[in-house]
Amino acid sequence: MALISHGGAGKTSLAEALLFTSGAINRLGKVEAGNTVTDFESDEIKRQVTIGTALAPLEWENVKINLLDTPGFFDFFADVQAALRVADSAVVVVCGVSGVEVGTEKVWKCADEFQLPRLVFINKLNRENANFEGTLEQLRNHFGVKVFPLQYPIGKEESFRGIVDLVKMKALLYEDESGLKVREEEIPSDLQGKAEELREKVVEAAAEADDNLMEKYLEEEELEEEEIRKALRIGTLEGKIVPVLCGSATKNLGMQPLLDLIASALPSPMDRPGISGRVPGEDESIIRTASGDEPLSALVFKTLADPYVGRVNYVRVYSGTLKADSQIYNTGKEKVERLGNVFFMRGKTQIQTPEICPGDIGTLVKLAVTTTGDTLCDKASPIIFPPLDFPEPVISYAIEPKSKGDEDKVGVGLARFLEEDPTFRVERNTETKQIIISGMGDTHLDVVVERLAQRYGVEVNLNTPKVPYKETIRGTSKKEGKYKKQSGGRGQYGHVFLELGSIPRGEGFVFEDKIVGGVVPRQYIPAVEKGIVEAMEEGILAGYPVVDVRVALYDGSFHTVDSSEMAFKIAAAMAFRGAMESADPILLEPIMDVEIAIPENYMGDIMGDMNSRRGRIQGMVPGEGMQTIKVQAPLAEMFTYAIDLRSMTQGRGVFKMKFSHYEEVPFQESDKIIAAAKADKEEKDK
Ligand SMILES: Nc1nc2c(ncn2[C@@H]2O[C@H](COP(=O)(O)OP(=O)(O)OP(=O)(O)O)[C@@H](O)[C@H]2O)c(=O)[nH]1
Ligand SMILES: [Mg+2]
Repeated sequence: MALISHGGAGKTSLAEALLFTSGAINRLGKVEAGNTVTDFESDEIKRQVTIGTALAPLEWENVKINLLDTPGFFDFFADVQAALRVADSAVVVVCGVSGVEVGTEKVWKCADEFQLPRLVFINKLNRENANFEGTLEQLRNHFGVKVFPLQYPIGKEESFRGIVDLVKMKALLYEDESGLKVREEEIPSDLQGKAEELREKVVEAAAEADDNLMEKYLEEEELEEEEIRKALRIGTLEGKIVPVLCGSATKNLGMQPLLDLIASALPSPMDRPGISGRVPGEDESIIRTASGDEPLSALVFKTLADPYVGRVNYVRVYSGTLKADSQIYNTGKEKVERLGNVFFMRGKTQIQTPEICPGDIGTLVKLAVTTTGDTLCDKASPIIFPPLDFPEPVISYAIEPKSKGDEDKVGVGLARFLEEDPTFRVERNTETKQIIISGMGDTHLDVVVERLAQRYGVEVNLNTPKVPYKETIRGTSKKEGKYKKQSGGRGQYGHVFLELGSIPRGEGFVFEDKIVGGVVPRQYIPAVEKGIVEAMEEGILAGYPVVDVRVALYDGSFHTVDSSEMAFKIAAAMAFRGAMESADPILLEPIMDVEIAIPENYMGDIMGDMNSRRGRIQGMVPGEGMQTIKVQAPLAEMFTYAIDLRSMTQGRGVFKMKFSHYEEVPFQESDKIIAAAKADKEEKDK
């Protein structure tokens, strides 16, 4: 069961409280104290936010429940997606003060995509300004009337002390600070009316969920508590009902009824429809169900690349039983992996187990090739599950070590992060010679920087990447290049005439040999071409590579003794630079295809902003409440777009971007770029 919410609604605290109440741990940790089970990474403790999904099993009423404590921060949303992919259900945590937030909508949508039965927990009812009914109303406005309460809080804010159970029609009161002792009482008289009113809705919903109850309900017979519970379970499993419970995670208040409901109303792996996969190499798809009789199949949904422990893979077993010290087949990578020990994980604590049963989740260590998204199975009955679908990174920085010589350490660290984080990318830009790292937001990449320091002992800087500009010409020109040295010993002599012209964008470079009568001897012509190619690596405007030119060698002369390949190369480079200068040189910049998806009401802002980024709108595709705008915009204006779009749309907008083509830089911009390149060069030459 995945705990999902907007950032900070209390998932980690709730996981802690559930573990404590179930007896899985004997001390209630606090996020502020950095001693919770599921926020165990040192940067999670430092930031007091969850960065990666953690696993925490507990047992309640003979049911094993695997809690998946997911991050709420948008940069780490890929972990939420992966957790929901392997979860059978979700508890949506909503802060009773902030109510429904953007992140609530986001996780709800994601849980819809995986068709997960769920319930809502309204948390922080002990806090000032907590508002149960207001939050409930927001939930129903956003997600519909199927969202309705099974509880009502007793006492407000500081004096929040118990819960009315609307199925049992009893009050649950907490006796002490521990939250472990609950006393069942009659509903306080001032809440009696309210409770009856809400109870009516519960009964109605139960009747609607279970056809057998409907008749009884219509005949106005009283429904038994057990009947109601059964009906609520049916409705919840079918997604027709989303029950709402409430409490306070940090006060450990409301955990027993929440655990009861998770254990009784949310699905076990056996209640879920089977998972569909493909037989490798065939079109046929097969369904596996959570049965020990079926062949083994499992999906890796998370990989930790720990510098000390090595690689830890989190797997969800879908069918069959995964046994320690056995062999397992990685279908996608076509490799047999040897399993050593097999574990359950409670946060960072490994609990050794001989096997992982169908439906259960555990970890495998020291596998050779396996990482996130891989299907593991019995080689005799191979199957491959659809890969996990991760978003593409949206923001990039150039990374460089603070001290020269640390490049290798950075490389080693980044390679490890690539193993564990499917939304992280590293790329060497051959043109700007920078190492570019990309991720889901500034915080994501800040975490990378922190982890490099902490795990690999290397400090780095992040800078805005250089734009890979290029240079070309618009006109034509002819120039002579002569390299002559005749002082003592053997001299140097190379002499060429070049003609430059432009060719269509993207065609690169064309060399034409128009020499007649051997004025430049055959054997020197490749050297001439080489001289030009080398000169093209650094254009004359700002030192960027030159592209899309045609160069004709049409005349020249030689010296029988002094001419050499070297001399012709130098002469050709001199002629090329001279010719470029008088052929109307210009700068080119990369233009990106950008697709932005936003709720309609942000259209005006986004279009205006795109204007100021020199973007050109290419088209619009209306969708359900969302508009997709297609734009072409220069890369130079897009480096911080992820952050700006998030703040313009409170995180509701998303975008994708890919390279389209090169285009001329407008002259106001190009003057600035040329001036900056000059200053840069002077600085270097000092
Ligand atoms: N007053 C009060 N504070 C709470 C309660 N539950 C959580 N908090 C506080 O809210 C803050 C966020 O709690 P977390 O448990 O880290 O929330 P989270 O949803 O795991 O946060 P992310 O993982 O960053 O999305 C912490 O300061 C908690 O102490 C509660 O019931 N009452
Ligand atoms: Mg958390």
